[in-house]
Amino acid sequence: MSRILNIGAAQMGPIQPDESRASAVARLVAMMREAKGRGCDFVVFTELALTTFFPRYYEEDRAKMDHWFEREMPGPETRFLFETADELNIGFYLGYAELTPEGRHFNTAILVDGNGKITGKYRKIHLPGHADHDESRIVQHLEKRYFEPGDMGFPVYRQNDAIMGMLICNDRRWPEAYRVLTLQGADLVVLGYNTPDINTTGLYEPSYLRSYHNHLSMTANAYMNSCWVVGTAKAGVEDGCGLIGGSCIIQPSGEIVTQATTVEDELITFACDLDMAKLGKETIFNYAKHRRVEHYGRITSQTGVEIADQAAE
Ligand code: ING
Repeated sequence: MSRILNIGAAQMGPIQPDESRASAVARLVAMMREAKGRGCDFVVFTELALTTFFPRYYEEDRAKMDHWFEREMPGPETRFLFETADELNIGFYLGYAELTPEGRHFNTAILVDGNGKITGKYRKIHLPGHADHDESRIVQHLEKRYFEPGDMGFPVYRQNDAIMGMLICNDRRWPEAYRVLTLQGADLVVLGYNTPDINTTGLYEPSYLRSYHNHLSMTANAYMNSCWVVGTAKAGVEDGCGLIGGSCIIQPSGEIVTQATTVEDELITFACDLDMAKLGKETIFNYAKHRRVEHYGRITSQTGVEIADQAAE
């Protein structure tokens, strides 16, 4: 019998800097209710789904940015979302900025089950951008200033009949991330993203490439790892800064089965047959039969240039 998981990707439109968490949570709850009404068992929200993308702002005193972070999850302003999940018996992925009791800062995502209980956590490993103010940039991208790299590796969780892994935004551009998850059996990878619609370094990049690379990163890795991929955007113009949309649900063949067409709050849904992952996992991407790590040669953390130079010696 096929394992059908009815999934919703709940794309968010912009969250302006002065929008309250209560307002953002109300928008998430509305899409959760819409997802339930459309038969969903699980809904994927986005990265930093409770606030504006605050790493675009430079603050000398990092402590002054702590108000963008959640000290507890659920907390007073987010409990409503968890209570609604319990009421509707629907699970979800939620991205947010985490401030731990020890004072550590992470770009975090959690899995929550249909009883409103947290069943899994992931902390973003690939932090793009920079740590200090970069005056050459059109817009700052200070994730390296405000977050530590994740310290949990890439865990997988059995939930809603799936083996589910989480990524966050820039992680989706790194093939290793999907491979580590699918080496653990993942047949579903869920992620949120906040992606500027221009190259904020000021280097020229045709803007259409932003959307092309977004889908390329996820579709190629869905195929090469034979897994479903759900990518959910925070989209639209936040404080004058554009973010791409393009939220989508991708089947293990690498084909997009549904995608968002706006840059607003928009729910897309699909009845995902998780067993579609079996074809690739049992044939072309059967790691046990065909993957030959022992023949890959020296794998080090060095960059290719260092290795090539050494080879030339
Ligand atoms: N945002 C962007 C992302 O990886 C980025 C940053 C965009 C890096 C385009 C490289 C190219 O989608 C986050 N939040 O990671």
